[in-house]
Amino acid sequence: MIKGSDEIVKILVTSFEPFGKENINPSSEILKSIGDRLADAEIIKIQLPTVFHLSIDKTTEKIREINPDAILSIGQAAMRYDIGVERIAINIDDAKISDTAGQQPIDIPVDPQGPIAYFATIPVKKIVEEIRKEKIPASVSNTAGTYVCNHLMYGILNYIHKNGLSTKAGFIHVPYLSEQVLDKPHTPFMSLEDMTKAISIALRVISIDLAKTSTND
Ligand code: PCA
Repeated sequence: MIKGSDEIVKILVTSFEPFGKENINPSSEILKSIGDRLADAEIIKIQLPTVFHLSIDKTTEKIREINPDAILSIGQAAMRYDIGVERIAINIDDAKISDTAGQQPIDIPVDPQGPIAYFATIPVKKIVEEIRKEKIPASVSNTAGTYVCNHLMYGILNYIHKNGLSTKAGFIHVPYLSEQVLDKPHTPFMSLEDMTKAISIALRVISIDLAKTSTND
């Protein structure tokens, strides 16, 4: 979809429900703190089940409904110290714990007919740079793991590719919130305020990038 420079861009932002032993997921807490409008972007938010395949199905259903210009997915990454902007999604599910529906795929491709991997199509390095300018630790991550987050990132990019869409997509992993590490010594965490700021910056970079893409066409 090509937007005129005066048009509002639509960004779909997805978060995950809590999984494993956690009863909150920072990604969903961040979404509660982000408004429905950010600069010249309309933000549409959905919370996804931490479930293989169903998370992709819920997202593609939403893509068909609202036809977003970009999709930013967010998930929790235990033991990460910073905001991790994912560069790549790989075609494998290899779960160390079961998802919230009790599935635990091991060494199974996300899509047996799909390519080995997809690169994120959002400006990964620019997002990291802008977040760091605000003194919030962030880096490019070269693995989104092999659990539901990588699965979703791969599934979204695969859907976009297979359907010939111009929608941009990417994934950001965030650390635990402080309240999640009260009984986990030596575990990294970040404040909700910093995480929310980081995601808002990412959304602003994505919307500026979308505006540039449309004026270049
Ligand atoms: N993090 C998990 C799945 C859901 C979430 O928030 C992951 O990193 O795969």
